[in-house]
Amino acid sequence: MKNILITGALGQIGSELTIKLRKEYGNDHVIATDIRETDSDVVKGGPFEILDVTDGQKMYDLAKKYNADTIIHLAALLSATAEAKPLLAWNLNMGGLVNALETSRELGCQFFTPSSIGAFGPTTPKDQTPQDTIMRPTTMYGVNKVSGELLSDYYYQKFGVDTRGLRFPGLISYETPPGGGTTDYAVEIYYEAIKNKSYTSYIGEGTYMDMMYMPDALNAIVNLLEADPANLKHRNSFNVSAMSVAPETITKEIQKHIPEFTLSYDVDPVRQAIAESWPDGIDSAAAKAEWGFKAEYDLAKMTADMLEKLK
Ligand code: VAH
Repeated sequence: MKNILITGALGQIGSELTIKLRKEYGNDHVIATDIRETDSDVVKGGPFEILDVTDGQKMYDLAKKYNADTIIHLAALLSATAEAKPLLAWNLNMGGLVNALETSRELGCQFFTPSSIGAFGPTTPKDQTPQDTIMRPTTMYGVNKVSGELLSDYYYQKFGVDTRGLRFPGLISYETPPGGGTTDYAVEIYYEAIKNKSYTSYIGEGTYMDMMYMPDALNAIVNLLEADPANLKHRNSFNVSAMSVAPETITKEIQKHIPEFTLSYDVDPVRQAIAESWPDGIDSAAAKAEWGFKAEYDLAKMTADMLEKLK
């Protein structure tokens, strides 16, 4: 990777991935783009361009202008927003993806986009969800993600584009809060623990979902993109997870640091239904075997770091 163009660079993943890649590859080699501009380090620390990913010509022009050899396509609507605005989600998530794949094909770029545990559905085995299994998601976000996996594999098989992807679990971070996701509760709970020593969860007790701390997610992206293609039996997309948690298990870990922290519930039926259609815990064996995936943070280590950083 020498010249990397990132879409959605101001989002939860993009805002940290841009900084990390600029440190590793040089500020001028990482072109951050997003639909809006802010005064953040992402905008001030290196090349930044306004880009609406549904504008394929502009995406092509920017990739050409900066001589991009890698496209990391992150711009998308997350699960809860997609469920509220399904047609907008289809047009943005799939239109943006096709533009990024076409630009990669025309300019010979390596390509990465995240999939999600949201690509699985209620008929998928819930525990130790295999890499290759039934995928009948019942959300628009899941339809977008499973379609995106198939399309990315098609661009690899048909056009030889070096496409790679990860099925991310809920991502937990303290730099840029996620927006419009179902797993956002697992980020909010840490902010509220510091601010109010209490949190009301919109996800119900006993609802397990896969999660991962952002440093592990960023390392997984770089390690997958730098992996020897000869070892890849899969491409779009690899199961990766660090832990399977529920609101009460995060609470118990927080209480080791803030004993007076309390959790209550006010379940949001829409996001609860989305969460219940997803696996409880996925199997990351293929990622470990094919490119050495390894998560450094478990619930205890992540909780200690989140609370320390948010203080
Ligand atoms: C969401 N954070 O909640 C995203 C993610 C697995 C969840 O895809 O929609």
